[in-house]
Amino acid sequence: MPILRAAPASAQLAPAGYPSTPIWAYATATAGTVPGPEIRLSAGQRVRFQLINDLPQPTAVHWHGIRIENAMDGAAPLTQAPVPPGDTFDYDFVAPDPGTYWYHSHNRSTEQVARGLAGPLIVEDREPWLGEPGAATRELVLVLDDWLLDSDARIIEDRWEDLHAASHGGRMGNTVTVNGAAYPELDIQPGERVRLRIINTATDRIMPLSLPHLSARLIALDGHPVTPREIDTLILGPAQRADVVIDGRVDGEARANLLLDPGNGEWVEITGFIHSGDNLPSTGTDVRPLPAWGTLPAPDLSESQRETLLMEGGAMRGMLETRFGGETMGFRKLAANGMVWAFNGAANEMDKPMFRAALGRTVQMEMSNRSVFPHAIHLHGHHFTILSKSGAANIEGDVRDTVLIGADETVEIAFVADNPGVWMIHCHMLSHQKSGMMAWFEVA
Ligand SMILES: [Cu+2]
Repeated sequence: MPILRAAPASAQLAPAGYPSTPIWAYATATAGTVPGPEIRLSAGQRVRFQLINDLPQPTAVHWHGIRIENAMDGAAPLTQAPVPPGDTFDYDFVAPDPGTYWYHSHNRSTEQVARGLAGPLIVEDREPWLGEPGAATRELVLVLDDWLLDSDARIIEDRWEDLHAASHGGRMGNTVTVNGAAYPELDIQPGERVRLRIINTATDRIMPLSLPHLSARLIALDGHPVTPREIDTLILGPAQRADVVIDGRVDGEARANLLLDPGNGEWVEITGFIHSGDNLPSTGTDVRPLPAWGTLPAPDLSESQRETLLMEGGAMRGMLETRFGGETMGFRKLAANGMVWAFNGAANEMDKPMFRAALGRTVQMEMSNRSVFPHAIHLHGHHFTILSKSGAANIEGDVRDTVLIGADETVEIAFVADNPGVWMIHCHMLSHQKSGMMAWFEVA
């Protein structure tokens, strides 16, 4: 069985001239890297890895976005016990749907993902797309991450329990990397059409992105195809992915950039596309849509089970009385227990499910954010259709596994509960997950 080893390693995350950074990383045949080694397979293919834990802490691997068999979901301790140091766990599953995914630690993840335990998982298109008329001729995987480093480029390690950060936007880094490097430069030919598979693996950072001068068009969200559409700004919450087609510029300029807004409205260059060679003949303006999945059942809204997810807490709104550990508490006692957020009046209530759904039933869920911070809500084992979002047009019908819900916004989703087992529902701002925004539901 192929090996996936989790172990300490080091990486040159900061620009040249700075020291390398001690990290925790995944490795297959070679030394551990960030991001972890790319896992690439075809839809419906079986994936097998023996996780070897050479970390000083227990760990587990979650295969984000894969509609996976429950026992292989890696959501410790709900679906498996965390794997102790020196021990192993055999992952063996089928990835049914094409698209751009990722894998990451799902135990003590605020710390373990922040230390580097994340990598890309690519499930190839069901029918040929690359090279077809109107499609791209090649693809690039861009794994975006956010690191909190000190002046010696070491990960700041004494703030895993930072409740101030957790009650705001989470643990924000100060160094954004793309494929583990500060500002990589990638070659592109003028007029060349390239598919970018962009993955936000940051623990907490929402990434507004822009690709000026490159005629960027969105073709998939969280692995699921969308009708190709032009994008100006692309906002990727933690764990979200987008596939974007770009056309190399043909105006004689040698450079274009992927830009990120770090939160102050000033766009920063995080990847360079360096143009060289002759102009390629135009591919035309139309972009070929990706092949449909053909694997996701359509929700039946006529007989749906209604559920709600109410998000409360955080700085500037605070917590009302909230259940935690079987007890109802005020905000001081909650904070003393590391809790500053709640789902439906409970903080990290893991002793019983948030709801149960019969196998095959459509669940329709209204998710309301009553806090002043955005949240990236992720459902395990399922992808859901966005039915509506307050204050935003133009996303109805998108299929996702993680949805960003802004302050005081409400999003309504629906999905067919067709995957038996116990599945986590949590905020993918991992600082929020740890401090109250975590629950689970059961499909049986
Ligand atoms: Cu959140």
